[in-house]
Amino acid sequence: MTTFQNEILSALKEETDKPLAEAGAKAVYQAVSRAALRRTRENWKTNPEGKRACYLSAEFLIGRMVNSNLLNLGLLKETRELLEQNGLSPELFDEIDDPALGNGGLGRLAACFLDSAATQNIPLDGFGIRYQYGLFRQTIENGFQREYPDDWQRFGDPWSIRREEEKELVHFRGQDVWAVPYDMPVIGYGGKTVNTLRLWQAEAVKGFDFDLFNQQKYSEAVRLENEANAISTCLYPNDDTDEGKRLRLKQQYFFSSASLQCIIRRYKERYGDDFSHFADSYAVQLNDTHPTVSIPELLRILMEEELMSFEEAFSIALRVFAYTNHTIMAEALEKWNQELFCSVIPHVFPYVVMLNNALKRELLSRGVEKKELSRYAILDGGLIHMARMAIYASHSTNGVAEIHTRILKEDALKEWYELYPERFNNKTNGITQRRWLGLCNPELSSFIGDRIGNGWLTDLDELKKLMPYTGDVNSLRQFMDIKKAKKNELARYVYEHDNFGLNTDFIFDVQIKRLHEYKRQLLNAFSILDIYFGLKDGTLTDFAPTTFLFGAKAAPGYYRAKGIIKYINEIANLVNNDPNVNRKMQVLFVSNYNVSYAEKLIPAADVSEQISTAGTEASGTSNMKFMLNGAVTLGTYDGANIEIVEQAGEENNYIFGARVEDLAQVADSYCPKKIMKENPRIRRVVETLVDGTFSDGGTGMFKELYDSLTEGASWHKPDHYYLLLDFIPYCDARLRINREYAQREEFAKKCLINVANAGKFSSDRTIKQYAEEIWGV
Ligand code: 26Q
Repeated sequence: MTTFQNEILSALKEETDKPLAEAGAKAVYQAVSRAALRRTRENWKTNPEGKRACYLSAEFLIGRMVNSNLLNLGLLKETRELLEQNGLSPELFDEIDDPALGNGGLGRLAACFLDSAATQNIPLDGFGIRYQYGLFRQTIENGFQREYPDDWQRFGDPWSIRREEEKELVHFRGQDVWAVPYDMPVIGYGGKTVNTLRLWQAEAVKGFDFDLFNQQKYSEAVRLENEANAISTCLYPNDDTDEGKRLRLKQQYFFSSASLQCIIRRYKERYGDDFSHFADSYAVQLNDTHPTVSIPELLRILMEEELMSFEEAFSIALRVFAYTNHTIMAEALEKWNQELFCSVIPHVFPYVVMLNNALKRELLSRGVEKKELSRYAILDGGLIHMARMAIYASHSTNGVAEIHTRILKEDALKEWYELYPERFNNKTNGITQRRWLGLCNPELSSFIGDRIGNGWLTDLDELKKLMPYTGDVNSLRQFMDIKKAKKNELARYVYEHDNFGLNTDFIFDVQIKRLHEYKRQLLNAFSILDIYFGLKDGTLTDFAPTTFLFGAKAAPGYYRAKGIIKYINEIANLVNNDPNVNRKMQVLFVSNYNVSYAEKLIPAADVSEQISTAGTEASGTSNMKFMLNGAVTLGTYDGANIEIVEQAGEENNYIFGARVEDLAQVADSYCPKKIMKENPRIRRVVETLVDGTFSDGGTGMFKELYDSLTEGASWHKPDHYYLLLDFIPYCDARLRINREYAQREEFAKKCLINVANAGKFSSDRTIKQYAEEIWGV
């Protein structure tokens, strides 16, 4: 028995009288987590010396932490052994809900950054919101998505420590609210550095009113309390359109203000009222515009409480803040209605006005014409433009992949780039290899370790040393065996979760990401149908059997996205129940896709679907996870796909379709109806939306999808995302993969070359660039 195993057993005694073997997942989870948490005590400091960077983000999609924390503490092996000795499966914790405190890429990126910073001893802390309910749980009922609340704390939250004594007061019109911090340790690999993720929970200052209660005014008695709690109740499940909701603004101000107050309090513990070192003590990274209200809030605090002039306060803000942009799509750029803003946080508004005026003076002094001013204005037409504020009052604006940054400079934010070229920079996204290879694919990790050692865990460029093995038949066979084992493991998981039997002899072709028109799951669906018809007609022969897997959540109010889910499920029904083709293909839309599901799907994939319309996916990060686990990319020239094939070679991936420049060329004359008319294959699949092949349960969803492709709407031209333009090149690329897969060793070689060249996509590299080039830490 090791010391730590003993510590687990004594922690278990605090949970239950039962022995380990009978304690159940929840108690064991609590005991293991609490025992491990104690091991962080020595290295976990609240206010350490030196400059610190703060990552402000409305989302941290951390996923289940127990295994990754154990891995980083070097305690995973002995914990697993203890479980095993007691007849417990290492998959015991699969029952524990993921904290899904984020929507998708942006939130998961924040989590990977924290892991990478702690591993490299970079002083980075996260600040966000402790949502009581994370992203909704999804079920598929009769082919339709249904949403249920995600009560992730029902198994407890053993990784958080409530710090009552460090709560901050946040002021809203008509009400003050406590922000109570819950701190989670962010444990670097090796356990030496422990940073902090501080999530704020909203609580009432003046809670329950006993006088009102005694007067039998019950709902009045709890109203204030409820209003305060509401702020951190729920993560907004939207990851695109800016809805401009009052509660969302409250959330943003709530965590921004609390985080700044905390930072300033800690600064003053060191320097008192002398703010001359502030910008050398803190860097604040704004994860998209969601925390951008921090800028006027910092000005307010510095001017009202520290009695600075606007110029002094502004120059501090400029040095402290930096902004990351994650999207170029206009509808996602946050703009707050001025009246709404004033009704929620009127005391902040004057500082927005000051920023707007200072910007105007600056523009005029730089010779910008009067009539051009409104293109830049922070306050314009009754709206507050948050991205403009972020660019103006910070020293750095970065995109998240090379193409994305180029589009920001040349197009989306062109006028700002012309004004402040030195502020613009690129930081290509990355992922943590500890979770996305070490933890989720121990089999491939050992394969790598046997050949090149384990240095890749903290230096992913080490994977280059695998190149000699890509020509070694023995290694390729072993790689194929591992892929097969991961398919079997996924199949067991899928059977448990979705009651569906995967055929693990098939090619696994996987598209997992939020459901969006621009990500083009519908293009994938059309192409699957085209293959189905080809097999039925006999025009498609020699098709290597393939399983097409989807995982995606649609924002509950995104009608079209929900229509696409139903359509994919209709296709799945048709295909899976057709005895003439179901020995050749399977289609499955898995339910409740989340971080834990991703950890099972990605290692089992042969083909990574990354098929967004060129110029729309800022970076993508699942593309990197697939690459690292040895799948080939079937993708467009978009986001980080471009850099992936730059690293691993186009010949080892499958790139197709129109590029940004091509789309700019055809945009004006593009006519999807004409394409349908001229191409019977395309016509046939698109017409299934309306010809009675499938039923949308009488909702009209499929007709609406059809119209979006053929007629368009007031806000978009028909087929705005060019599905029909890319359809044939996509099908061709897909069938090329299918043919080439027959040469199993040649195909495995491509996969392994991808693994060997994934080094660039470690978030260790990304976060080091932020630290050196933006934060100076
Ligand atoms: C905004 C206003 C109101 C409510 C919600 C939102 C909101 C919430 C989340 C807007 C956007 C998001 C998330 C965006 C996101 O995940 N973007 C992705 O970021 C990844 C990391 O940089 C990129 O890899 C993806 O390409 C990008 O789509």
